[in-house]
Amino acid sequence: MTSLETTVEDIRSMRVHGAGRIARHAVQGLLDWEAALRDASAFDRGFRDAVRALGDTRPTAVSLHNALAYVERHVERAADVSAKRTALRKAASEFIERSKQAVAEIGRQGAAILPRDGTFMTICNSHAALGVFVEMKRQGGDPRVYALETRPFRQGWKSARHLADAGVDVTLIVDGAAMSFIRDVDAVVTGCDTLAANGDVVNKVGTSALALIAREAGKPFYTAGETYKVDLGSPTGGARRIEERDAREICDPGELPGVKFRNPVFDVTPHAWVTRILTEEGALPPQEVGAVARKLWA
Ligand code: RI2
Repeated sequence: MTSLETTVEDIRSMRVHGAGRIARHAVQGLLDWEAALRDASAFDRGFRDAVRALGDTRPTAVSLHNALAYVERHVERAADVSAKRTALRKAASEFIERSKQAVAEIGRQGAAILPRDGTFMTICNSHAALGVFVEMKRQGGDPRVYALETRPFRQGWKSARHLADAGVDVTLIVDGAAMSFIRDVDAVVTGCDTLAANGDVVNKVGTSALALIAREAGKPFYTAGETYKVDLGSPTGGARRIEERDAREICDPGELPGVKFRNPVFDVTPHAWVTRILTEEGALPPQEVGAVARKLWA
């Protein structure tokens, strides 16, 4: 396997997952592909193929597509192959750095507006969301977090481990228990795979049910997301294609003959159910994320 094929497989198989992480991993894949390129005349075609292969791995997380488009734009502007290679290295390294800084800044933004000794609920495994709790702890707070297990992949286990390792008080609950504990929490904080231009949140399946539960209980609902997760081409969340993955992620279909399965892995939370989007540019009303992203990334 070439290093590019390995990167593609890492993302497709979800060995590497999380919208920000797959964006950085894909861009790192381009850097590794360029570093290994021996025949300069193969750059143009090879670059296009690499971008396509990486982009085809996960359809819903726009961070991945925006990251690749960012590098592509810089490469296309360069005059010859040598300048294109330099542009690729510069744009890719810049993206990775900006992305890491954005995640750190979101942690600070969240810790600044949410109670540092509060109780929270989260779903799946979002570095941007978990960064808020870890930052609260770093600043001397004592946050408590309910982590939803998050079927089918149980990424909540990873979140629980990450928080426990950081010394954060964390309790793992099954997805169906969200309602049972919502009254204990001060706020729900989730990540996102994509933000539509109107601030609708596309995130791990179950997020919209959690938002509805929070709304019913009168609890604020925050989504942490870097501005490169905004899809300016999707006016609403409904315009985004929802990835549907293999039924074997749910169970072994052979054990349940005659049973049909569906495995959509994301859903859409309407922006009206979202209190604020925590971005590296501040805690924004959802309807403002489109304009901010346009200024920074278009
Ligand atoms: P960060 C994940 O998707 C989760 O849905 C998570 O909320 C989102 O990406 C954002 O994660 P998946 O790749 O970028 O596990 O905040 O399907 O780490």
